[in-house]
Amino acid sequence: MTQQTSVLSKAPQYPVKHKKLLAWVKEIAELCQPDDIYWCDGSEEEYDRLCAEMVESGTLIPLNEEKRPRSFLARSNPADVARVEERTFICCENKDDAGPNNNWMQTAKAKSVLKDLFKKSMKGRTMYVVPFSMGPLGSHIAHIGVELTDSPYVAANMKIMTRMGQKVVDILGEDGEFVPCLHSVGHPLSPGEKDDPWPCHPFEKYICHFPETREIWSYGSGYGGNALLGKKCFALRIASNMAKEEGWLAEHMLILGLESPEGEKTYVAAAFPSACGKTNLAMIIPPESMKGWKVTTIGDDIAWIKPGKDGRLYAINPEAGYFGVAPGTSEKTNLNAMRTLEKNCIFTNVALTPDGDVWWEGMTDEPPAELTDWRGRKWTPDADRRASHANARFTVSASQCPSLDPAWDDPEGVPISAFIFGGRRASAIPLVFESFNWNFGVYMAATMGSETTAAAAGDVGDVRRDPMAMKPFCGYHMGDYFNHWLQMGHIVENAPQIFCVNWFRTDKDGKFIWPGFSENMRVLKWIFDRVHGRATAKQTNLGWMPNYEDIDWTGLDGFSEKQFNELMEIDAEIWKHELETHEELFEELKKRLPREMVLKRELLTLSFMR
Ligand code: O2Y
Ligand code: MN
Repeated sequence: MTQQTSVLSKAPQYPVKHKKLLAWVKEIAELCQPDDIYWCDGSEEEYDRLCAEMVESGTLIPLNEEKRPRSFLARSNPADVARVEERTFICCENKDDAGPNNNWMQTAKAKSVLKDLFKKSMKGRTMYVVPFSMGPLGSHIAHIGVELTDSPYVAANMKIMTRMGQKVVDILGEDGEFVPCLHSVGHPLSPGEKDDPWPCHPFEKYICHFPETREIWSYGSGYGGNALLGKKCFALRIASNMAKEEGWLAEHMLILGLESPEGEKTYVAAAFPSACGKTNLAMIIPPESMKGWKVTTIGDDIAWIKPGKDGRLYAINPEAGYFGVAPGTSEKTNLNAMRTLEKNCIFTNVALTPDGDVWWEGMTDEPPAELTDWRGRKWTPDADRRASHANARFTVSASQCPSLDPAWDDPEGVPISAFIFGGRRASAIPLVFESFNWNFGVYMAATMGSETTAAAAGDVGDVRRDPMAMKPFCGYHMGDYFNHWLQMGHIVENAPQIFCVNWFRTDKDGKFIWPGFSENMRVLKWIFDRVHGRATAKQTNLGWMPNYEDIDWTGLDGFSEKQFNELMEIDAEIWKHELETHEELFEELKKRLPREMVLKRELLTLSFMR
């Protein structure tokens, strides 16, 4: 019997009754030819074993057991440090279905390219079978995936980021549905070849999604969203397609709970573009002066939202952990995150302190006198380079978050009362406003964006439109996505109210006007009060906006009414220009743009002409 035959006939370590799953694992093993196949059971012992093996192989560095118990540092290949949007594809029959917002490959062409690449790609490695549930086990809002990967780093991260292991196979039973997710770092080993601590392909990378058959094939990268396939690939790109077909929403949104001093609880979901402080908002601690207010965390990045029987929308966080950006996280910006990170973490591309702990830019006001940087080189504060990579990450279980909501694992999800959309805009968009109605809200969310260049005082810079913060993640034509959003508001009887926020407005000197961070709670409180029909507001061209006295200012010294008015100003000239620039987005999407979008633009334009 050859070695390959013996691997193929190897039975899973636990009972698997699902014939289709067993056949698929065999088919992929035949293609990729791993030296071994290992079915992850998801136990803590297994996690410890995988980590110990990675310490042995040099992939992980154990951190100081006293300072950061059961935690590790991984240093990636410098060419493999982030999501690769230009190598991310939607593969389907018709290019228009993928839309101008995605790179497209025809299905058969993609499969042929990928099959060539995956052939023997796992030689010298173990293929890990990683069954995972996106969402609480057994929830009707959750869905299951199985990732086959030749990376133990991915298997260990998936243990933290999802509900993973044998219990998921049990739920699958004999014929449950799962999304097959195939991943290889693209670095097969010849007999005796020494492995790299961070194996990946030096230049060939493909992150391919097949929405028509609900499959994911990812090749060449071991990093984050390229490799932890439950996250952006499944929970957003494939799930957005499933959601369109089945009448629900898969969104790039945090979910948080707001609790008033009287104990009333309201859940909101909020979309912000990548790297706009979503984790900070999801774990916000209200200012001390807002006595009795509490914020609880359901999720920091992704929300799956389905209609409930009572006519409301219910949301779950499909993830079970946080894969957050480390730089900028500190006790000042996000105390809850810092507490979450005290133990049981995998850090990737942060700096190492001489006593075996981690550090990143922004963690402390002053950097330590001496560090080892993310590439393993000696670093001192006078070095002309960063100590941690700008996209350095932590992976940590949600269960460690002090602000975790008691309902975070509830299979029924939580009822959503408001959607919040926020871009990074130096002007034009006020601090907060509530849309007049669902369709206007969808228009505002569809045209949200962030400035790519510094805007001159009172001017609008170049704006990169990022509809619903989903530009990199919507797995189909963005015009169809707008249409889906328009319809969703009318499928349910009690659609959430829609709000827009902008923490990033600047003054004439280019300085942020709004203090942000915990002070954002004042805006959340106004939203809470609006949802409960209590807060007053004034009508403007964009929607309902708070008057100065509608916001709770207690304890925020040094922020004047004049500054508030500056934050809330709606300049007609800026808006006429803003609305003209929406046309560029609409032109790009025109083949499938809902007519409602054009009408709303015309209405808004008219309102600024008066
Ligand atoms: O760089 C990556 O591979 C990850 S990107 C990411 C990770 C966690 C949450 N959000 C994002 C994002 O880009 O939105
Ligand atoms: Mn994100």
